[in-house]
Amino acid sequence: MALDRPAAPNDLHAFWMPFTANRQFKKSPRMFVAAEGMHYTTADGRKVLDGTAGLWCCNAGHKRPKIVEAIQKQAAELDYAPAFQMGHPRAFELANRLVDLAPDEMAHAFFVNSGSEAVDTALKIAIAYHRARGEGARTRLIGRERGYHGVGFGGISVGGIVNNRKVFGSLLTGVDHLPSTHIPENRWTRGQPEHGAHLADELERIVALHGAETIAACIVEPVAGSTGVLIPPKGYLKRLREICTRHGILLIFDEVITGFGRLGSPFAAQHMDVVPDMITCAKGLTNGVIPMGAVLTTAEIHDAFMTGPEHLIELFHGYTYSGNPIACAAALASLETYAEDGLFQRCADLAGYWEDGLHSLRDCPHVIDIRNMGLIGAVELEPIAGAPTQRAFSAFLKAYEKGVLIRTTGDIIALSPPLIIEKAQIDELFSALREVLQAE
Ligand code: PXG
Repeated sequence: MALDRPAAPNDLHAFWMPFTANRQFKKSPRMFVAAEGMHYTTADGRKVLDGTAGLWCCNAGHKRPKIVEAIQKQAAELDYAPAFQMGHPRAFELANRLVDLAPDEMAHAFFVNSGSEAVDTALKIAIAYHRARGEGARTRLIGRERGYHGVGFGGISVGGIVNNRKVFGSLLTGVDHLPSTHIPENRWTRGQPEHGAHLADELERIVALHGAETIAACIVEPVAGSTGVLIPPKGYLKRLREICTRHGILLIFDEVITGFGRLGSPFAAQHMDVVPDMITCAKGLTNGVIPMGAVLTTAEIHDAFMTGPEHLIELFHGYTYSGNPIACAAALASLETYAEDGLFQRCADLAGYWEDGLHSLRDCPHVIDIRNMGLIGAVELEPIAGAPTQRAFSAFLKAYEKGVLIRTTGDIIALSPPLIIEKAQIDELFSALREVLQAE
């Protein structure tokens, strides 16, 4: 393919790359210069099959014409409008579309620019909501071990990944964690595991310890993605919902990964038939194309703020780019693309084939567990003694050389392809992975 830009920039020094081994990368860079459909194109002109939808975000695949066109048109029409005390039609249209797509109880959308901002926004809304109702002592936040909620101070405080927390000081105070749902009895489970619903009862222990009247919210990922695809045990989320309801604690589902069809329904809340009080989303909202996120809330939460004199600002929170017109246009076009292609249903239809292909890797060397749900999969490898993460990272590099993009976290390979993936491409992905693992 003809590329009208240099194949590789000649100086990689200035860019401090996020969540990357910078020195290693810069010695041996891996650059994408184009993308279309299910494939990236590398700087040296190779096609790479996208097994990860970018970073779990390009659910409709790449370079989708409707989205490209919507962005171009919007940029030419209204590039930016002030986000505070001014509006533009697309933000309202998008909010309506989003609450239509979400569980019935979700009635309002607050726009942000990333998953991290969505999480911090939801946590702030939770605390402010209780205060607005005269329960100002409810400030405590409950997260979960091995949870990932982005990288804001709120998100890392409720998150449960030691490397994301330990060098950043004292974090938020008044945070407690549920135990992870990842237990050894559930190894090799296809879909949701049988054991572990009782782990939700740990919230009762935390309530007994602190008093429900001090707890604002509990935030969990319906399926924990970043920490290696941890699937909720059957009944776990329902039990968490019941306990939260019993104690007046808001339940927040962080659907940054599970939103927009990854499990075969618009949101995991629908797939699991559990209604949270707030949903955070991002990534697939714009098919990954423009940064954007949202917090969806019930009418009850929103309405608690709508008191006092009408000329006063109700919530002292928001971002310069909240509901940015171009992001809204990208999101509207993404939702249309998902609907036109029937991608959520497509995910549901492909999930069984995906599961079979994934679990066929069970006999590969060093594989110690396989997990899946919707179009999400994880292959956990036995760490090399004394060199954790190395085995999976080496698999990542070999897969890339073979023309397949995977993600790794620790010694876990995580897969989350665009929902447009074809069965033949699922076969291609797993057969490349099989070759890689057999060489490990
Ligand atoms: N919540 C969840 C559940 C996430 O998965 C965030 C919040 C933060 O989103 P932003 O947009 O601020 O990055 C995430 C992000 C991976 C990977 O490879 C996962 C994420 C981001 C980058 C890589 O697992 N999740």
